[in-house]
Amino acid sequence: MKARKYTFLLIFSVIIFGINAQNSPYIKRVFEYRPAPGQYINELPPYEAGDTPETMRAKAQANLADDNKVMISLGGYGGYVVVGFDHPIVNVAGLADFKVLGNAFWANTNPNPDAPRRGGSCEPGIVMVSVDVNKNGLPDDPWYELAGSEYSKPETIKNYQITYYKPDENKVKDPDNNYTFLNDTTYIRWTTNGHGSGHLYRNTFHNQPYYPQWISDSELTFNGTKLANNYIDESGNGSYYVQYAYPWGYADNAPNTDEMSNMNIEWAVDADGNPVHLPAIDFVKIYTAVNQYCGWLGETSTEVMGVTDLHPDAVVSSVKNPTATQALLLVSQGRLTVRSAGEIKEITILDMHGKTIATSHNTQFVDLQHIPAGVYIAKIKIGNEIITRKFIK
Ligand SMILES: [Ca+2]
Ligand SMILES: [Ca+2]
Ligand SMILES: [Ca+2]
Repeated sequence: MKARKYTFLLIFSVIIFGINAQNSPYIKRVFEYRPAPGQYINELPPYEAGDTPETMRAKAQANLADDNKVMISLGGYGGYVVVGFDHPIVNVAGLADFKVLGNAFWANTNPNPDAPRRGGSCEPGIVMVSVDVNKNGLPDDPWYELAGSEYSKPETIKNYQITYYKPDENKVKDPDNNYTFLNDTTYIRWTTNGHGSGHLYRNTFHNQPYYPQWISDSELTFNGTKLANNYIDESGNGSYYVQYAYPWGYADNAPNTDEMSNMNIEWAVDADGNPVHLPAIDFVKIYTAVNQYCGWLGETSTEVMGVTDLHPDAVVSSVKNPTATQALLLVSQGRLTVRSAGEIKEITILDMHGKTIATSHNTQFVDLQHIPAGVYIAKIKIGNEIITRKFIK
C-alpha cells in the first residue's frame, strides 16, 4: 500500500515538474558564425590573435544567447549565423512564431514623402528554418527559406552565388579622390555567378581588416536569394542614404519593437518555392540579403542581437495530420486555434458548468483574451459532426 502511494506521489511530482518546466524563449546555442567581409567584422564580436572558427562561434553565442542582446554583424551579402533553442519553436497557425532582433531603426523624419515604404537603417537578412529530422541535435537537415514579401518579385535573384577574395592588408590603397570617405575602392574583390563583380570598399571610419581573420581560406563563397537594393541616396550627392524596409519577412529590416520584425513559420518554402508545412522548427539561419554599398555608410550588413520564440509554451499536438473529423487545439497569445482538414463551421467554448462563454463561426480561431485562466470545453462543428475537446487556458 505504502509503495503504491509513493509511486503515485512520484508520478504526481513528475507531472508537476513537467508543467513547471519552462522553455526559454531565447537562443541557447550558436552553431555557426560565418560572416562575409564587412566594416564591422573582427569587431562585432571582436577578433583576437589566435581566435578560431570555434572561439568566434563561442563569442557569437555569448552575445546572442539568453537575453544578452549583444549585436553581431553578418557583413556583406551571404554572411550568416545559425542558431538553436532549448525546445522546438512551434508553428502556431495564423500567428507569427518568432522575432529576429536586429539594430534597424526608422529615420526620425520621412525624408521622401513619395517613398512607398518607411525607411531608415533597414538592412534586410533572409531567414531560414530547419527541423532536426535526424534527431542528432545538429543543423545538418534540409533548410527552408521564409518567403518574405520580395520572394516572388522579378528583381529577386534565386541561387545567387558570391565569392570574396582575401585581400593583402598591406596592398597599395586605391582611394576615391572625389569622395573622401572611401580610402580603398579595390579592397576586397568579389565575383558572382553571372550577376556582375566588384569590390567591397574600405572606408575611413573602420581601419581593422574587413575579411574575417579567423578564417584561413583565401576565398569565401556564399549562396542564397538576393534581394534588390533597398537604398536611395536621398541627397543625390552621397551625403544622405536611406535604406527602405521591405514589407515583411526579413531580419534587421524594421525596429525590434515593430511587428515587422516577427517571422511566421507558415512562410516556409522548399528549394523549388513550394510551401511546406512545418509543425515546429529547431534551427534558424539568418544571412545578409543584399549586396549594396551606401557611400560613407559602407556596405549594407544584417546585424543580429537575438531570436525570440513568441510563444515558448505552445505545444505541438501528437496528431500530425488531422483528418476531417479530427482537430488540433492550440492555445497561445490569448487565442484558441483549431486545425482540421474539415470545414470548421462553429466553435463553442463552455466553462466547467456547461455555460457558453464564447462562440465563433466559420473560422478556426476563438479570441480568449476576456476569459480567465482555467479549464474549458470546446465544442467544434466540423462539417456535420460535432467533436468535443477539453483545453486549458
Ligand atoms: Ca505560425
Ligand atoms: Ca540534425
Ligand atoms: Ca543593421
